[in-house]
Amino acid sequence: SEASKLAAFDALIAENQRIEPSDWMPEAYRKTLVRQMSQHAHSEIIGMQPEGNWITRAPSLKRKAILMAKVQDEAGHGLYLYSATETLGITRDEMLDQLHTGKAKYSSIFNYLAPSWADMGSIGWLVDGAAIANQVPLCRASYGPYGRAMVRICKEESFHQRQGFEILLALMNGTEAQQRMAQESVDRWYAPALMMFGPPDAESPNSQQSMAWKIKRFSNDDLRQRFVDMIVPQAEFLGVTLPDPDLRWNEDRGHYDFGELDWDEFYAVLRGSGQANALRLAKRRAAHDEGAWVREAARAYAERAASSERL
Ligand code: FAQ
Repeated sequence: SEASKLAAFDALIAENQRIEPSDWMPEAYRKTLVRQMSQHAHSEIIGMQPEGNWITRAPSLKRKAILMAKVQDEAGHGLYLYSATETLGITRDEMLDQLHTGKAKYSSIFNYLAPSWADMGSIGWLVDGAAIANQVPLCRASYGPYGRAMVRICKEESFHQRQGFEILLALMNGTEAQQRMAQESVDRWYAPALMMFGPPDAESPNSQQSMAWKIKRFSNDDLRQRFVDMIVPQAEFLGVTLPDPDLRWNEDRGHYDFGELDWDEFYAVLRGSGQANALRLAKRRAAHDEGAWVREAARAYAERAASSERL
């Protein structure tokens, strides 16, 4: 019966066991996972654009090779996550359709422009840094295919973060103009990176249920705090200033205090009025249309292979 299936599911969650694709699961659990995992996949694919734009302008052969490898990793993460999401009974076409029609979200962070080379440093250091802080706990997500996907993805993200940090370090050891370029970029990416963790806990409609299901292991605000505590000493090492006058160590809490973020800006970006929303979606749709012949060829090949097998 439905009640005994639910009891078995609840017991698996309570015992920190994994839910697998063939297991019974509540419809709301499935829907939440499809939402979060597909949006995560979309973020990886849309997230290729700001850095992809810089591949032809990387300042050296070495920087270009590293940047290409990173953008390829992001494509891999996206495909890996789409496959994991398909185990929940939604097709790749349906997910892409949701992205292209604006029905599905992707991370707010990719609606900001990346006009300088130093932004490749800030994206690696701050954006991948925030991604790691958010994703390491997701390695223990209750849904098996998601948690397992996260293990490999986190390993690659930590390489991504180090390469971004190293770009900024090289600039901070460079000329005054290069130091200014690095600082100016950190000034733009700091607050949007903190917003990647989602709205404050009190305004996060999904958190409570997702934590009860052990999809999310920590709240948005807890992970944001963890991230701030992590980057302050890194910023000191780099010699960059984090653009927040309220940022200071709080002895009693054992954490850094930081200023209120501009949540109006966050919601405006979610509604589509960020610097690059229109640009990102237009490029994604064009890439999809230009790839139609590849999908057709793959389908024709699969049909031919299937019919020759029958012969
Ligand atoms: N952007 O109730 P909550 C990367 C939405 S890392 C846009 O708190 P939830 C690597 C949220 O979807 C980035 N929308 O929601 C990379 C919900 O709307 P919905 C991707 C956001 O799910 C680096 C509403 O607000 N990482 O790509 C954002 O419990 C460099 C209410 O929010 C992931 O996706 C936001 N920042 O918690 C690639 C991690 N925050 O869906 C290239 C997995 C919230 O009901 C270059 N996801 N919203 O319409 C998660 O951990 C969670 O989904 C959260 C949000 C924490 C993002």
